[in-house]
Amino acid sequence: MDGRTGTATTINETIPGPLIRLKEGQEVTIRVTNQLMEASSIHWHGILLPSHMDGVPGVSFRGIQPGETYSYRFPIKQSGTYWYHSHSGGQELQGMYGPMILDPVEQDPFQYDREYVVMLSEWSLESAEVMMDHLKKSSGYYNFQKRDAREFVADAKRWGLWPAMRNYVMWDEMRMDPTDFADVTGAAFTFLMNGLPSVGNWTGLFRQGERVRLRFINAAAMTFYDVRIPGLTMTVVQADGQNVQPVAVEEFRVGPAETYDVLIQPTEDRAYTIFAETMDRSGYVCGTLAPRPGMSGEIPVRRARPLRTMEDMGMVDHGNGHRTHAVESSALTSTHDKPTSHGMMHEEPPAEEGGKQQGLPRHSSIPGASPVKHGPDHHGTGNQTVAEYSSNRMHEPGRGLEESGRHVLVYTDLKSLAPYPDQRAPEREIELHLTGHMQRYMWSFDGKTYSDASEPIRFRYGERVRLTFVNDTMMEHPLHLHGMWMYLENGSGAYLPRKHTIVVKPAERLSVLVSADAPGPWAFHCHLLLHMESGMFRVVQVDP
Ligand SMILES: [Cu+2]
Repeated sequence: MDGRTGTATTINETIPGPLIRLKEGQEVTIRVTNQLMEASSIHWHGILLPSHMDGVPGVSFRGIQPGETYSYRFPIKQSGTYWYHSHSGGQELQGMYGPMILDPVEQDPFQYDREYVVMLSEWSLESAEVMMDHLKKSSGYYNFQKRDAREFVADAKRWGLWPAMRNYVMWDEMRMDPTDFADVTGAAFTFLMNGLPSVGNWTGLFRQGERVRLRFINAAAMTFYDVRIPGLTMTVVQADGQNVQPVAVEEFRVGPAETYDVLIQPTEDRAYTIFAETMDRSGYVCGTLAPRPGMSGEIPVRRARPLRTMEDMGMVDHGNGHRTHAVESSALTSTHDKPTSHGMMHEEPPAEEGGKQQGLPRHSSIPGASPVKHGPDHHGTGNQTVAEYSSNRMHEPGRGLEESGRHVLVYTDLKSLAPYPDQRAPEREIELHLTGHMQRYMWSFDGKTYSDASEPIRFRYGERVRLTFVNDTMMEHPLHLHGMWMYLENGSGAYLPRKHTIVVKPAERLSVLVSADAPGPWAFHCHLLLHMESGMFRVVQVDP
């Protein structure tokens, strides 16, 4: 046995926590002692293991009480770049996360001379609880990039007075903000690379001409990063620890909990900047790759903050889209404060579902039969539907990256290096709506928070199931399934990439396949910490 002890990190100790490096095929024992004054846990993110070793309090075990030691023991059945973090309250945000590398038994299908973990995260003096309080009172609490009168004048010049008015009034009526890209922003966060803010200048050294592997891990609780290294092409070779067919990009967006491994080859005798800008453009963190210590490269010109569009609101039908909810007249009134008189209801089942509706869990959105209440509901289930149309957006780089002129990684670029063994068609389909209520800062699935959901999502052991996610909100959600891979149906045939975390864009509909090969209860949730905490969480129960 190759036992190692992982120490839970807390404020003022090492951030990130220690690198845990193990080899595929090993049986590992990790003893975690909780020296905090409160219950804690460690979850091994993306690792396939027995359910009771997964480390989610209330789902897979009872948590680790103060003073208690919990022995995690499991076989390593995979390889790649992963991480671990606390799954208790806001502890992750306070620094309880670290990288985990699992070396493969067989050689990697690519070569490199050296490697670095690049762990992106964020730090705040505010706790997750305080942030939640602020957001419950005002969902725009941390947004200091709202449009103002000066911008209206500029927009009226560009678009014309009337269209500008209509646009501003529309957003106002919806009580939403087109500048809403992050619930918590640079106003409260210091952004970190391997635990250092930009001034700390984390530096990785290289010799000219070397091939360097960078293992990017987004360990941020709330932040999407857009990553680039000006002057270098990055060849993506792994996504979420799994080999993919190499794809050369100049920039990629990484959601909370996702990982990407890239190869670079710096040939000049100079410093290169690793630039990770937040999706909302409220901040960034940078580090350096350099031939010698003490160097730093140029900081790229900052980009303007993006704006949400009608597509993000699900108000545009691209032809390939699905109508998610029928709205009588104008969608613009659908989220107004007054009670709705519009007949909001579910659409007819999409044609490709083939009528396989039996066996859907009770809380799933069965068209026409769903108890989920949509619309301007400020007092009921707390669901607020934004998107009228949903469509597949996997070929899009994401809002704010469309006009960069760079080749930005998109989900349709991801193709598994080799076909995975289970190529069965799904026997069953479950549709889940990603829902929320912005003003009350409530997030949920199918209009129900975790505490309101009476039933887990049930898989039968051994079955192949399709999960279709429909994002009814105007925010991106990185969905994470514990214990089993999600095979992203991105059109790559037998080469579907598999991931543990999948970002669903605003008003997007996409699907994944899951082989239910791991019995037990598993957590399934949005990996934005405050979305998870406020209710965007379910248990997936795999019954033998
Ligand atoms: Cu979310």
